Amino acid sequence: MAKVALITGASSGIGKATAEIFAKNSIDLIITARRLERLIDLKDELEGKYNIKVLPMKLDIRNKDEVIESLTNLPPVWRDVEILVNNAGLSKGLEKLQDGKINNWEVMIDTNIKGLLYATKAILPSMIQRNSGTIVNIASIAGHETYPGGNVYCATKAAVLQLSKALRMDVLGTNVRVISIDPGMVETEFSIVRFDGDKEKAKKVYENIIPLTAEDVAEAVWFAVSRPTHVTIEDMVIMPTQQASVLLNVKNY
Ligand code: NDP
Ligand code: 8X3
Repeated sequence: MAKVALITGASSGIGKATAEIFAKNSIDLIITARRLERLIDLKDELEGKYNIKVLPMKLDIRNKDEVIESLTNLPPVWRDVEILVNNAGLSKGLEKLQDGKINNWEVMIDTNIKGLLYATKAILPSMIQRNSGTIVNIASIAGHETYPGGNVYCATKAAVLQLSKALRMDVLGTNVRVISIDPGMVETEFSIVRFDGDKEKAKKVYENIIPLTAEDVAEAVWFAVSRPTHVTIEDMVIMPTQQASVLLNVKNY
């Protein structure tokens, strides 16, 4: 039987690219996000190209009851999730803390930290019971370093790094692996979301620099996941060659 992976935030960017590379490697997929129509298109595309099954699921990762209910009651053939990719995440705004919008802070905390916790809480017990499984948390270089206006977003990603470390301790003695993948600048819809749909402003972030692509990150995810089960890539920082820290890149050097 094929392995099952569950990817949160698979309607775009890194999550979508990870779905594609997993599909190429014969992994059946549960793909979740709020934009169901995009997930259905992705299901059709991947099932057309690869000999796998895809279950699209509309899920707002911030909704505790919905996440726990739907992910603890998966249809029987989908229940043994072997790989969980906690990818759904976003930044909203780039204001100094004193000028920040409280609602934006809440959206980031609810999505990037609490959503990741809800999905993990729903899936992890069955991994422990089967003594097998891999959790991949998509953190960020912004969890290691910070930048002006990055305040709450960076704090959420630092929390993801700490949760990955803590979870590794909590599952010690089982064969469950916890992996953190921490990218620098990746050109996805990330900046469009950060700037509330302003595509021109978002495009400028990646002008005159060669950023990572979602596929670059997906390949890193696949490399880490496909190591033998006694090997855990704990934390992989993956940066564009033209970016040397969260604050320093070829544009501002
Ligand atoms: P995208 O905006 O392209 O993708 C984000 C994904 O998250 C979408 O599929 C979106 O789906 C999903 N998502 C957002 N909010 C929710 C929600 N409430 N419920 C369910 N799904 C949600 O950005 P990226 O691919 O770049 O981002 C993926 C992850 O990578 C994030 O955690 C981000 O923080 C991280 N990251 C990104 C970097 C970058 O430079 N792009 C660098 C480092 C880390 P939908 O809107 O359909 O719900
Ligand atoms: C996204 C990378 O530098 O925009 O996590 O915060 S950055």
